[in-house]
Amino acid sequence: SDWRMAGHRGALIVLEGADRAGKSTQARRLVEALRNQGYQAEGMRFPERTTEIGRLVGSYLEKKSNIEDHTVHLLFSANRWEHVPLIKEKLKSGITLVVDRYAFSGVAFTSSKENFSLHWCKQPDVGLPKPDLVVFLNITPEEASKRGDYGTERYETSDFQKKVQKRYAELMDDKSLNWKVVDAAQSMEDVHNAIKQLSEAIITEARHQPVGKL
Ligand code: DGP
Ligand code: NA
Ligand code: NA
Repeated sequence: SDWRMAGHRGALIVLEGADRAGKSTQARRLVEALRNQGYQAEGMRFPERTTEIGRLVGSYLEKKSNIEDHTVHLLFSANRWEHVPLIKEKLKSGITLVVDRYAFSGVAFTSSKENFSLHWCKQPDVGLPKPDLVVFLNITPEEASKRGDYGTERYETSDFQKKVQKRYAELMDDKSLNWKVVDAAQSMEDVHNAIKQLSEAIITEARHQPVGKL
């Protein structure tokens, strides 16, 4: 085991943000950079489309199927819950997890639909392992649109993404979570360096604390 982490747990780091903020690229780069620094680190993403539940969610996002809105919300959450044993095992063994989207995407996206309260949307994810750090990659809808057109999946319209952005802002009022906002309009390198610095600090801090619960 690694000298930096021997006997200590890994940190749970989540990247959130609207589509086109650069989460997936930054998540990949962060894992790479942490490994180069001698940390044990692995990536994870939600939805994880390869499980049975994940395939249902994937087919819904690709508009190959329609699923009732409450039902699909619970499936997205179930897709996170089915990974909890793995998440706990990895953290315990000293691996830092860099997660591309988590419960906050669930709440921000579903609550952007008509007639869904933030409160209702949060409930299925209550009890999930709590991230030690949630990095919010902040990009204005204007900046996001400069990065080219949205894709063709469900939710990929600028109207919907604007609502999602507002919901994230409400979620960031929750001071029981360690939200850090990073300006995603900076160069890819500057964004990376900011996230890396926040992550290294939290790995050191989290290793002495038990994993919390949402
Ligand atoms: P991607 O991160 O590119 O694999 O896209 C996943 C899409 O699904 C993206 O538009 C965000 C959305 N999403 C992620 N998690 C949830 C969730 O828990 N609930 C809902 N309704 N949408 C989600
Ligand atoms: Na997407
Ligand atoms: Na992504």
